[in-house]
Amino acid sequence: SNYSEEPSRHPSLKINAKEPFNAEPPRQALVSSYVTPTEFFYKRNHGPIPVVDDIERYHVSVNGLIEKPKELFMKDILNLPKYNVTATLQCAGNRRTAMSKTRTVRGVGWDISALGNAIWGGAKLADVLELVGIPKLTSTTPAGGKHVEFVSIDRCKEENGGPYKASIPLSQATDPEADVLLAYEMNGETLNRDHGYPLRVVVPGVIGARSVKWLDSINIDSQECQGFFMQKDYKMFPPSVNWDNINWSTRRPQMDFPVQSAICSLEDVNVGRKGKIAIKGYAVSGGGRGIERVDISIDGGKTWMEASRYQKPGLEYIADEERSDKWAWVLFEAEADVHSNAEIVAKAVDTAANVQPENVEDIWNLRGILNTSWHRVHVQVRH
Ligand code: MTE
Ligand code: MO
Repeated sequence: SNYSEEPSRHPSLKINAKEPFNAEPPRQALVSSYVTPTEFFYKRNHGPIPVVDDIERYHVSVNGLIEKPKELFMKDILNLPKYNVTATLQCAGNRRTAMSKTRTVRGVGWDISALGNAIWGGAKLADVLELVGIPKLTSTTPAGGKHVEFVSIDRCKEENGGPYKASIPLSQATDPEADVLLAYEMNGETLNRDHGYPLRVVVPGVIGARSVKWLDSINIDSQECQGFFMQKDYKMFPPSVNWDNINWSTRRPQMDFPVQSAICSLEDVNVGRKGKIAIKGYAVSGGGRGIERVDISIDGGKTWMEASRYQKPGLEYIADEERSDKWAWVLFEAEADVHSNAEIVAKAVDTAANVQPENVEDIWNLRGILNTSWHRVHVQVRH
């Protein structure tokens, strides 16, 4: 593995692992704008960032259980209708550090910023698959294809030096409403190397691990991807399962993200004068389920008030009719009067009335994924 050609990154990112490069922005950066600036968008990698320098020759091979296997060049992708989809990408490991404090977990530590909200520009996968003869809203091809596997250019140790890969169901891939993209733009600019140049998959509403960067090939298969990150990672186990009794085949790969929220305007412990404090953060759910409500408590969850919520345009040049915000986070805001030491809590409710769990212990799992427990911060009043 070769880390001599890594891109430059913003100095304020907090580096959780250097090689492969894993970093997140400071909390405050997330609530400074509805669309996360690319330089502050978390970076989650499993190997060195690949170098693609001959864009004329770059292509995606589409093969497997289809009638017309094909090589798609960048011009073929650019010829398809372009969509801009505002979608929040969140790593399943977001908030892992807090989970590891109850009991040790395995994985890169993350505070609350392993997510970001971007405007992704690209072709719909449903349109791309039509080019190889798969109609919209297909769940099985005549040859028995049911899953769409994405294989990357990068190399990682978990795959024994092979490429990163993942899959989604064919029914989702061919559903134009699912907004799955092969994206070549992020926030109105050419996708940069860290985020998957020249082409990445964006699967809105699903954990980040399925949004494969640096796409090399697409494979239509009868079964889901058998790669490490689908079969031996990114699965949710109960608290009773440990490294001695784990049986990976008993669980499905995690897809949709559960409802999540966190407070970004405050650190874990804040010392200040008594008086008004601003409580700001993000809330997001998976599967296209929007956020119904965000509740805030300043007494550790005994009493609650409702925060105000907003989703607002980031980049003015994108026409309203091209926008779609159902995959995007909402930012929330509340103000509270704090007179003595306080435990401030946020919990969100999605449109299906799913609520974040109260305690991290109840959802502890050995890989430390999906920590969606109530987010708590502490304010200590100085007299
Ligand atoms: N794709 C490739 N090829 N290699 C990777 O390591 N990491 C995945 C996903 N796609 C990864 C990948 C994970 S776990 C996440 S959370 C997202 O990319 C992170 O995307 P970002 O770095 O653009 O934020
Ligand atoms: Mo991830």
